[in-house]
Amino acid sequence: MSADTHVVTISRFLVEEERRHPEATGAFTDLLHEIALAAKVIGREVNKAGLVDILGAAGDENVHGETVQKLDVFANNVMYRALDHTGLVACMASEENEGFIPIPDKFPAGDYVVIYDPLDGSSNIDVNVSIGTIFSIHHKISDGERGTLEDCLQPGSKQVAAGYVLYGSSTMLVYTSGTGVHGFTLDPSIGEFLLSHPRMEIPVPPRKVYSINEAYFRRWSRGQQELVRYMKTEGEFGSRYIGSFVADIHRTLLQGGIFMYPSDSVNRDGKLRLMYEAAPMAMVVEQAGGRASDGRRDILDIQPESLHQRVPLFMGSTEFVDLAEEMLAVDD
Ligand code: P6P
Repeated sequence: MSADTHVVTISRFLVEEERRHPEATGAFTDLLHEIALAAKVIGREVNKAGLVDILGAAGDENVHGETVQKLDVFANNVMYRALDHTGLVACMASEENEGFIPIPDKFPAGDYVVIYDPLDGSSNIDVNVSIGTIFSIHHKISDGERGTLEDCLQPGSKQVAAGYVLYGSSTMLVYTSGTGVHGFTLDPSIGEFLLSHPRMEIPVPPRKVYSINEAYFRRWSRGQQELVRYMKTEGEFGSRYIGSFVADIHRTLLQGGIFMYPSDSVNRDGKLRLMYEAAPMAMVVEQAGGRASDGRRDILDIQPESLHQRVPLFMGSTEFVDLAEEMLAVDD
């Protein structure tokens, strides 16, 4: 049997997953298909970013006389246009949009709410560091036919699904719908996402790696300083920090360790956003056997108050997140 017959496309995987849920209407399958299509379109532009001198920088006109968009603006438009007309979505929210995003009246609305960071880490594009798209999917809970802000402000524990796309040496789409974490790698020669990482689980025992920007050491609480000092000495941890959230979390999923973006004396709530960074990644990490905390409580238990609220973040191997919470308790 040729190797190709073992190929499982994301389409086949989604259909097989749908068959396991008799109540499924196929809407979730269609939604993930649209997100996968958006990922391919965004990935194509991200991979061209290195040619900006040829294709023109943001604000310039390209050879077709079109104004070159900043990649995060481009990615935001691609995500929106992939979903707005489908009849699958009640409303959306994006890191790039101040308010929630209603579905235009000319299109039917559906049951799902999609909240996304269209291109996280876009400041890394110029130095060719991997960046990503993060998405969070909820069911609409409001009574009206079309979505409202209330539908967006749900705790992470209510997510139907969550995932990310990593634009790196290859383009990967990783998602969970509550029954494990599944990774797909884009084969550009056929334009298909192929199942490459079935049932991703954080390794046990995990690699002893901590991931944090130590330039902020002076701003940290005493507990945070003590925690990192321990990891660097008796704890015998290694250190890895890419400075691109999706890439740092992807490595943590594959190898184990802990990613930390704590609060500090300048950023009282840390830097990362709850709705479209911490909460979706927390669902993925927990489904892979890890933990995600704000230093005191599970990320998934936090009731959001606003779309763009920030949250301190400790995410990765359970034993290391537990250790962080223990050592941060001195700050209480
Ligand atoms: P710092 C990238 O700019 C980003 O939003 C995340 O992707 C990343 O984890 C974080 O900021 C890095 O922040 O302060 O270490 O540069």
